[in-house]
Amino acid sequence: MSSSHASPSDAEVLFQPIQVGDLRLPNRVAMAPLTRNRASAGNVPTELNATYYAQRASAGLIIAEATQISPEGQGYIATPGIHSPEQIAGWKKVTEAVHAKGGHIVLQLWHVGRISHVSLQPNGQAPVAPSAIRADAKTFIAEGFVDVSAPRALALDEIPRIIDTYRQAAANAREAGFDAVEVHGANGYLIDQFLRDRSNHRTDAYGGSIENRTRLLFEVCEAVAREVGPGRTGVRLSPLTPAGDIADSDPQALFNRAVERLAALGLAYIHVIEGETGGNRQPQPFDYAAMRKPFRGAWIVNNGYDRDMAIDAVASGKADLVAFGVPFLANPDLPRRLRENAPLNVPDQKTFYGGGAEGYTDYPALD
Ligand code: 8OZ
Repeated sequence: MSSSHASPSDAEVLFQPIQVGDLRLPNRVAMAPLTRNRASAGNVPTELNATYYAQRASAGLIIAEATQISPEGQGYIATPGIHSPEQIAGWKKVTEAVHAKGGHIVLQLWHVGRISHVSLQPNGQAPVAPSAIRADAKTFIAEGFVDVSAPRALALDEIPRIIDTYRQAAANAREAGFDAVEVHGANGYLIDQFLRDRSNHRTDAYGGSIENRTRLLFEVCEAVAREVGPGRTGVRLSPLTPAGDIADSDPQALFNRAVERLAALGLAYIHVIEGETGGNRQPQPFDYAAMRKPFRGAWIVNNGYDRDMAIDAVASGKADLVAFGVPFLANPDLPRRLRENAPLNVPDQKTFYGGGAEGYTDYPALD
């Protein structure tokens, strides 16, 4: 990392290649994972999804949308999976299209835990969670926007099955041609539910102390890293997000220890959402540098970054890469636009979730 500070107008700092685990990436502009609800029947990725990702292949790294590791891990309609042969074949079209354009693409491995609805669950069963505490949160199902269902608490002897499901999903992602995987430990989903003391009231080895609440995160990352290699494993965390009705009494201590444990695994990267996902970047004080300290891998930051903030984050050494969500959704050639300081297309909120090509593959590139 450069020790000198580049001028804020110098976007070239974002276009220096970087080694992230086993991957050699051409630039520091990542595409953040974005839920778009455009999978086909069986939650299978399509040719349209391949077009969308291939249009964005100039990203230093594409982190593909959150993808359920099992039927039970689904919480919203039309999100893709990585547990059936059809889904693996669908994702192969995506990775081939991205690779044909010289891009790099990671799959985000997702289990929603309690953020689900019985209509999306196998046999209409209750969603699973660390504890039987319903979230004050909504999801979207066939009938529209609804409250999430009451979950049941996972039994201790079910946890090895959950961990193995992540491992199998990582193996499936490798088979589908992904360059790496990202464990979704953020935004109030299953792993985050285990991390926080408001959603985790367990009294066994996975609840109570910080050591116990970080256990599932650690064991999932360990199993995934053993399957695909630590240099092809990343993880996403969101220490301050309230998403999914999540909260913790001491996020600084919790996430400092979480990263310290993950550091021992030699993971490729940690991807941090700073503040409230998609919102306030500083809802309360938090020392991200302290959280990062024990970690040797790449550090990816996200949440409301613009061009100047991204340049500053990389130039100062605060981050190795910056992940852009909404700006990448609306600008397939975002890296070029940042480099040239070109104007950005305006995102259309109405087409974020669900639908077809409109608001998905029809945002224009420059020229
Ligand atoms: C928006 C809508 C549904 C899910 C996340 C996977 O926040 C999501 C998500 C975002 O991580």
